[in-house]
Amino acid sequence: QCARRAMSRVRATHDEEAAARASATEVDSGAPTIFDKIISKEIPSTIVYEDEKVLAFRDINPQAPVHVLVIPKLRDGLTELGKAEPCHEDILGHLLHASKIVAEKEGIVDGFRVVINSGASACQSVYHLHLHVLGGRQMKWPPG
Ligand code: TR5
Repeated sequence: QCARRAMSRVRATHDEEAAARASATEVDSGAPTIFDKIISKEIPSTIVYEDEKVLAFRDINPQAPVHVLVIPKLRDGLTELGKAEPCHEDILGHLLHASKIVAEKEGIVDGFRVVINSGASACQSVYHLHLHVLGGRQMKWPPG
């Protein structure tokens, strides 16, 4: 029982943290984001992969030994995955395939995770669609 109470306390703390993180995140205003400056190279980043449609660069606050963000160079209304339309199918497929290329380049193709946070309740903080490619350690499930 004690353990159960302790667990529910832990859960409550996690829930409170998640709620705080969600309420502290940006909202989707459609305004330019920091990623525009990374694409234009006005702000430096560590680029891992690039082609005509996507850019992949290291996350500034890595959550795993490998943590790379894969983004479309043209946002085209894709501030978040929840805004995707049929016209975005090509770029969405391209982003997923680019994530696999990144995993290969980073030596984690045997086991990696791709995460997309969409919207405030998923703690999205930058409103330019991006795929997190994470690996290099044992990932846990379920995610928080
Ligand atoms: O929370 P979501 O899913 O929106 O992910 C946004 C990600 O962008 C976070 O993991 C941040 O750590 C990452 N981020 C934020 C900035 C940034 C970055 N990654 C690389 N370089 C960055 N610069 C220069 N500036 C940021 N504000």
